[in-house]
Amino acid sequence: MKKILVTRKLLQSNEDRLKNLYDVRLNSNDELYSEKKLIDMSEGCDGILSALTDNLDAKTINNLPESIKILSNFAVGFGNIDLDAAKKRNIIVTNTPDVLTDATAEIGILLILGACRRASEGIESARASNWKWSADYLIGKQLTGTRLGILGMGRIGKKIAKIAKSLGMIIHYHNRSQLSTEKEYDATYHKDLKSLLSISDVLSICCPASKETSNMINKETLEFLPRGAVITNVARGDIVDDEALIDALNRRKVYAVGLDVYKGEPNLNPGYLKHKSAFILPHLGSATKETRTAMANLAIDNLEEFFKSGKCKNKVN
Ligand code: 8YV
Repeated sequence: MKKILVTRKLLQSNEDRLKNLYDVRLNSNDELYSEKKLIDMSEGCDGILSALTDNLDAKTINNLPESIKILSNFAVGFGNIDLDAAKKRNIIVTNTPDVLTDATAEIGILLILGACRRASEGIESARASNWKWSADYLIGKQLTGTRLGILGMGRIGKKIAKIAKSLGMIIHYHNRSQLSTEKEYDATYHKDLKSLLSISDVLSICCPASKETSNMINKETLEFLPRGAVITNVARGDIVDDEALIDALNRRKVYAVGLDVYKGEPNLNPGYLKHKSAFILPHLGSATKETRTAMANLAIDNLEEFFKSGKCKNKVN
């Protein structure tokens, strides 16, 4: 029987399945393992079912026991894992695409709505019962007729585009390559980032975190946006230079932000907290029972496929 380290607590049905399949080392207290503890805990294991909160950098990977052959990441993103270091060690890395597209796109839309319609301020006032209706009270930005720029038209970007279109938004996108006409759903392609940003009344960041996208939204690129644009991020905090974005909020260059992801989670840059126009969530993109169950099942399927065939269709390195 293969031995698996599961670094974070999963939903009960997923843990039950793991117990049936493997000699499994679960984390019942859901403790956040340090790099050293993770290495120690993986002693004698064949694989690790890891989470986006595990920092599997080159140093950690190089110190993993020889027996580890797979890192099955419980996430679609894999920025927490050094893919090259894993490859050098002959460790395969897998992720969980598709199953979280709908749930994450729903949060993407919530961020757009929350930021545009001043939900943070509204919630605060309603809770404090200190508001008075008036014709100009908490006036926000209407989505209908507004241009939405999607940065990264992958699975999640496409689903956000589809919902946003049904809300009357006009969809534009930037990707490394243009989609085929039937996959574009009438969205307008922009070959370069500058061109997309220059028409984005609302920007939805949906691209993966990578060396190329790190700090892609920065002091210089923010200036391409129309004045009073809204920026939302359902991808990764690494894509945004926080200081530059907070400065753009201070200058009212950016009207509002809707964020679910941050650099250095869970400690988001305190500059955002000063802004009532920041609609902020604690990385909830895939947080529904259906989706978290499906994600963990896919992470387990990936282990199964790999141990049976030595291959895995969701391999990312
Ligand atoms: C998120 C994720 O919840 O799987 C991942 O990599 O981070 C998703 O589950 C989403 O991208 C953030 O809103």
